[in-house]
Amino acid sequence: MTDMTGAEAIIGTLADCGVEACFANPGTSEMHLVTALDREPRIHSVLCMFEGVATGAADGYARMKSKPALTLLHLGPGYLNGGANIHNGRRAYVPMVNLIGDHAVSHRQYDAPLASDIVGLAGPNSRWLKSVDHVADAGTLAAEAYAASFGPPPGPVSLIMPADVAWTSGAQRAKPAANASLKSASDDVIEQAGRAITKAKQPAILLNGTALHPDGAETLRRLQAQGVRVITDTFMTRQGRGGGQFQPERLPYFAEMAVETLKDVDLLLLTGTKPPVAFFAYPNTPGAFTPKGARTLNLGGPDTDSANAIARLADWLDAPVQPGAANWTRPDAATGDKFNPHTIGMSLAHYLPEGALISDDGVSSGLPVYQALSSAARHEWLGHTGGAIGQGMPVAVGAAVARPDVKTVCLAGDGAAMYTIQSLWTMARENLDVLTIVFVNNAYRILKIELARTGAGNPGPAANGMLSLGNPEIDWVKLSESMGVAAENARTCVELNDALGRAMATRGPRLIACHVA
Ligand SMILES: Cc1ncc(C[n+]2csc(CCOP(=O)(O)OP(=O)(O)O)c2C)c(N)n1
Repeated sequence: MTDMTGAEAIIGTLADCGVEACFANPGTSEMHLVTALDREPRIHSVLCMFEGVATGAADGYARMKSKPALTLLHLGPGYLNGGANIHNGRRAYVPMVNLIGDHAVSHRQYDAPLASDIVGLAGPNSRWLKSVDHVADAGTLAAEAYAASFGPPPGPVSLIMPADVAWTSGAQRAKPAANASLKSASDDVIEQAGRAITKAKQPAILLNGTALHPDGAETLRRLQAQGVRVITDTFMTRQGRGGGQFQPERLPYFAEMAVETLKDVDLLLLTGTKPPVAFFAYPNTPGAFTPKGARTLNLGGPDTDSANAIARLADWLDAPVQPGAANWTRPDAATGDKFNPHTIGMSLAHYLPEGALISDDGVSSGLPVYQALSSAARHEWLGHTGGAIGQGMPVAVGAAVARPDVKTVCLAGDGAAMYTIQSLWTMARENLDVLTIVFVNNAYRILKIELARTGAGNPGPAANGMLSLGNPEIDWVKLSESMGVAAENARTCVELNDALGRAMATRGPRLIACHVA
């Protein structure tokens, strides 16, 4: 029998597989995992003061590294706290290994207070789930979990670790398994798509996934030059933008606008995504956006390497390489009297450093900033993939851990920021180079818009009370500073420009509360 405990075999095997970051919120049942992490210098452990921060950080990390981080979660309740951002990660199609500590196998019979049906809770949101009930399996299951997170499509996996298996000796590490790659579109489907494009009057391609990664934009420009409209999903996992790169259209969020955008399309190609549908159902608006009568052709969904599909399609069409826009110049910052998400985006476009990462949880303020940033220096946009707000700040934490060499900017609605505000504490503790911009409108503004659109009638005091945040007003500067993150308010373009100048000139976490209401 070996001296190695189950916990050591799990952690050592995961490090052998390539895990370098662990976003953790541990409890008593994870103590042996915590000390095993102490002895594994290849894994950087990052404490998050809420599991939703840990899981969102693992999502942001994986977006930048294309490999999973580990999360350490405390039984079923810890998993549930992390659940919304596991959902968002699943919708981003990123790999994530969730290590869930459980009661000792011998303790399960007692139905102790923290006991719950972890398999039942985690199963539906996991691409793979197993419990290490025998110490001899610890290494093997860790290697299996890591490999399973790559899918395809990649996604969150759950490895349940009972406390007694973690502390028992007799385990051994397992060799890393081969990680699956994304699928390649078949030659046949590329040829079908090419032929269909040559016959179509208004062909369009809707995409997400690797085709939007940095350096993919020029291939998209080749397709556009062949008369193919290039349109991204409304919410993208990771999009390289700015610096004069080709800028595809973005499918609008609101259903009637999305229908209008696609109405004349007679051939809709898809790659790295699914057929377009509305976020929600509304009375009198269609739920699916593919125009009636349009031919559709799927070059492969989120399990497929869309960059590869696009490049092969451009080659099949013999689409010439297009000259890129070489003469990019930095746009001016906004200076006028208007202070709103659009002018904030203009100022950010001026101050944004080359290579920055933008994590978007700006809700109704996100789109105007996205539009304004198309004229900014080269950057990457990390979109809100699963619709569960509270994603942006944790994703910024993970992205900044993965890419300490560049500035990360988080855009957060004031409502969204309050879901995972503890992210600030981790940003301060790890001295992450993250600038958080909070859009303080003291409201769930988007829901005020949606209330009218869903035909829910005129809001009375109770309804208004559920959509307004101003009473009591949050002091964002105090809140941020209490967690160690320097902060300031901005109420005008000039104030914001000064604040952005300071934030971009210094490395480390900062927050600017933009009062847009
Ligand atoms: C986990 C989760 N809970 C609730 C919602 C519903 N929801 C969508 S937007 C929103 C309010 C967003 O407010 P804020 O961040 O202030 O942005 P604004 O609407 O003001 O632009 C809420 C509560 C959600 N999308 N996800």
